Amino acid sequence: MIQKPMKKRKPEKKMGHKNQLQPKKLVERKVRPPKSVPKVLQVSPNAVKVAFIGRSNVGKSSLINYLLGQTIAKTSKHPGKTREISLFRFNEKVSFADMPGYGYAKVRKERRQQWDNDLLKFFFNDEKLQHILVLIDISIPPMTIDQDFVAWLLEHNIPHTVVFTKFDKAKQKDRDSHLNIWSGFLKSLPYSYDLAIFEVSSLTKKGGGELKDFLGKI
Ligand SMILES: Nc1nc2c(ncn2[C@@H]2O[C@H](COP(=O)(O)OP(=O)(O)O)[C@@H](O)[C@H]2O)c(=O)[nH]1
Ligand SMILES: [Mg+2]
Repeated sequence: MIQKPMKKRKPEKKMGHKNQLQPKKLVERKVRPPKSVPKVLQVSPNAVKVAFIGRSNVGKSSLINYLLGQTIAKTSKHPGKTREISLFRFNEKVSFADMPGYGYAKVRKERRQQWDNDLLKFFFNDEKLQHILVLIDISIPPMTIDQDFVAWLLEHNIPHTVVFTKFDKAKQKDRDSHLNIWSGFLKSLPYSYDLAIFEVSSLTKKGGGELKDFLGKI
């Protein structure tokens, strides 16, 4: 039998008085400054809110990013992703509220009801809410749910503006036809003032300047 060679024992450290009494060395830790909150999330408490509302996937988050010049609001190819309200700083006086989308067919009905209730609460309980931007996808034929929503805002005297999104996406012929139907519909509503209407594309960066000027004056 081959015997393993015995391990040599390490010689025991002598416990001199030096080892016993010596205080532990203090390890200096670098204190990191707290991560600073990006300016765009520093919403002034006095700022009024402009809410971006529209069907899921209409381009709310993309438009916010375009207007703010940075990718901060989460965008998604999968409708129904934004479930909560996110606030972003536009300037000292105005903040943007990225709202949950309404009317996405695949979302269960109870949940939609819940969102509608949340939206209603937001409209009527938040005194900072000053203006709604209703986003409408102009690349698809007008949808009743969007028309109902605009009519509902007018009925409830909620200040709003219409923003047609995805201007790049449709062929001009289709876009003109959709715009025509919308124009007829909006004219049929009993507005006592000129409704402001904007046309934008977050993809090709069109129309943002005009919208920013308008929002700067709110
Ligand atoms: N072609 C085109 N696509 C857009 C435009 N704006 C948004 N999208 C796309 O539409 C999808 C939904 O956009 P998102 O901003 O997340 O919509 P939200 O659900 O309303 O917030 C994403 O795939 C975007 O890239 C646009 O102006 N033109
Ligand atoms: Mg979104």
